[in-house]
Amino acid sequence: MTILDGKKVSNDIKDEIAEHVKAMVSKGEKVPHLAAILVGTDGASMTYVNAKVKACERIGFNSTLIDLPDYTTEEELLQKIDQLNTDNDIDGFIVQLPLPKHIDEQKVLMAVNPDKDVDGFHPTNVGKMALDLPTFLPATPYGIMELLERYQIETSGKNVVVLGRSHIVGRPMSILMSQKRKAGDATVTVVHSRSKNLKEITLEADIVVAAIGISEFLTGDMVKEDVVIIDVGITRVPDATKKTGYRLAGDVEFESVSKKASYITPVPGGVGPMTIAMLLKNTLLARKRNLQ
Ligand code: L34
Repeated sequence: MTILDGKKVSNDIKDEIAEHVKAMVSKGEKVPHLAAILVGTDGASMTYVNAKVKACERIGFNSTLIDLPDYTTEEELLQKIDQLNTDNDIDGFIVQLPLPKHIDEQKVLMAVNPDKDVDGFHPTNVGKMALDLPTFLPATPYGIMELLERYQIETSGKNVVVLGRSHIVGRPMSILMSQKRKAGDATVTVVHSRSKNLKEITLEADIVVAAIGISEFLTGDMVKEDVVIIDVGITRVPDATKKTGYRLAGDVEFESVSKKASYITPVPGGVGPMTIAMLLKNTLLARKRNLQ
């Protein structure tokens, strides 16, 4: 069993991007500038956004964190987005999800200029992705494909089962892995909360991408020997023995599944850090597009 070390691979990618930035600086070019909007004080969201800002600092990007209170109105958020859309110094920006319930997420994502949409969530970019046209790929699926590629895991002709159909992970993952591309060419099945005979389906999988949002959902009896496991889930489970008061759990029961797996991502240290690395990669791409 090999651990797919997302922490290490993400650091390699960050080093590669840092080299690009150095070259840009030496040519007198403007370095990429990422902005992130965070609405509210959700602990996990704050952790992720802060990690994104820190990663920017480490590789030499400029970054701006826009922290808005949870009572921010939809209109105020849309105004902020408009400012970023027209600010020539900002190459790309994200609106961290989830948003407070009183804000219409789809409306917000549609307000982002697709050329600055480094999350790849705007319908224009989702459409381009589905049609295999050049665009910003959503960071988590992009990170998973990069991880599979760097570990040279064969996906062509394999049975991939994606657990979950979310707009940000399950759905794009299933589209990308079925396409003719590196870490693609797979036979993809999407299963979700209404699927029947789930275990029968997962037992056929060569690769499982677990993104269903239920901690330790996938257990050892649901997978075959030598399966490749990508665990996207990250839930804070109360744990009094920890300083923080919680532990992080994936969608996979690591203990039982790792005994059967040929490769498996850990939580933490798997998919999460890859998400951040690919966001940076998209931001670099956004900057380069601006260069013309
Ligand atoms: N707009 N919203 C937008 N874009 C995204 O790409 C995200 N996502 C998801 C949630 N909302 C979003 C993220 O950034 C999930 N996500 C994310 C990013 C980073 C990490 C996890 C999820 C991460 O770095 N995880 C660490 C542990 C961090 C901790 O201590 O809690 C890990 O090793 O998995």
